[in-house]
Amino acid sequence: MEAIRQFFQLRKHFFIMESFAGESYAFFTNMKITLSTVTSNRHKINNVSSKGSELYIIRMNLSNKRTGENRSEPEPPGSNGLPKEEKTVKKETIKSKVLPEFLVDQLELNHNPPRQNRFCSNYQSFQEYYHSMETQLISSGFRYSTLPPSYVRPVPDRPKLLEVTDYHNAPIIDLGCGDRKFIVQQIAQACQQYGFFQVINHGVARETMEKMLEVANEFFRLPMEEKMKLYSNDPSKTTRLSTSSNIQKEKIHNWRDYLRLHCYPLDKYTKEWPINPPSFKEIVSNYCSEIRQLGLRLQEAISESLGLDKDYINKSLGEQGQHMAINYYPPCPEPELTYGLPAHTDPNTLTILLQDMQVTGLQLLKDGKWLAVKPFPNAFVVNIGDQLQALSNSKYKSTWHRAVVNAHKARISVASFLCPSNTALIKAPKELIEDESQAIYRDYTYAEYYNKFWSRNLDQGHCLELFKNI
Ligand SMILES: O=C(O)CCC(=O)C(=O)O
Repeated sequence: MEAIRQFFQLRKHFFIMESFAGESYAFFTNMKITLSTVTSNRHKINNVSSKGSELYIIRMNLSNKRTGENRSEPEPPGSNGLPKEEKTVKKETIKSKVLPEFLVDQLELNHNPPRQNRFCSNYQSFQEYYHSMETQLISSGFRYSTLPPSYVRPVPDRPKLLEVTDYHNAPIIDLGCGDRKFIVQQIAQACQQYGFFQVINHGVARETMEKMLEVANEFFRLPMEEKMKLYSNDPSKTTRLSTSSNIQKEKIHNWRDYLRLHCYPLDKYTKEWPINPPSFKEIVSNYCSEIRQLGLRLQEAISESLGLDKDYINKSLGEQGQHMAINYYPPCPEPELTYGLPAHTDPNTLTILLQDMQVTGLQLLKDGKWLAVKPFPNAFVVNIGDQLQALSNSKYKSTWHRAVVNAHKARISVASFLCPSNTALIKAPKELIEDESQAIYRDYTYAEYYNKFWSRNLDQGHCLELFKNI
């Protein structure tokens, strides 16, 4: 208790002890705070308002082994029933030097002004408030010591990381080898068997790739306030920063923040893009243009590999759109309990992924087993999306994949999605419908598919199933 007092006095903070949901909390802000009433007995807090920039919550683990306190008992005021020793202290938490006995959660408050002053008029509003904070960005730089409950998957739905093996046979296709026939052959094989392959000598400059990863990192290191200017949960927005995947639909969140950008035509969208870091627009525009060229070339090779004209796919998809998701997965306190992104297939045509070289996170499902796709120097990971599965009449697979998170390191990935134009009619050509039997999927427009995809949870099953001919 004395340690806490000293800490707050040192920082001229006001603090309040509170207890709910079987846990005790002390919370305080580092700025102005007005407190109208504190009932002496139970530390209830009324009319607390704060214009502070940060809210700190200290969660005290009351299941202290030495003292055996009961977590569910609210702490009386000024109690010395605080844990005398906390065995699960994580040394890396930012306040641990000052308060080694407690787990400290820091959540930033200032980025969403409408939420200020809702804070703590009673237990319930505090719980609501705490929950709403949890659905905000997780790229705050703060190291959580435990996984917030809304990210914890039920036991059967966890990643079972020990059962994952490395994807040793990952096809790595050298696009610069000069043997077109061989390239097309390799692509056909990879698309049939895995729906995934990696490419090297792909024509995108190494510097372009490096700068893209650097600026992505810089973006997620910006102050929360700056990032929150772009925050939105509305999937129809063409530039937005968000968290998890589809926060309005999902029940359990994912350990990811992401910046989603529409990228084609560039001059239509770049004006909406982040103005910070100052080099962002230039670097990302350049990256997008090079990736688009690569994507269109790959679609030509995929077209040939299906026995179609080189131009067939690019022509049938109309003026193709291009989107990007810059994914940031902060270090996660309990990676075995959650995902960065749960298993999903991509709703678009083709995805080109730039992976962080330092941290492995991408996994794909092959024959019922999850395989980890290790980053390969200067390579892109390419995967078939749902539209190529439909267009190829299921000859090529839009493979399930997922991203897992790392306990110690943040991971960045940059996914570029080529998408049919909204009005493009997705249908398999007759060359790919054997024996004049029915196509596997009914004809539909991409707009119809995309709306259906975003109206569901990411892990709600393969969206393409809903478009099958019966
Ligand atoms: O981060 C990754 O490796 C996977 C990203 C991904 O699947 C996506 O953005 O759809």
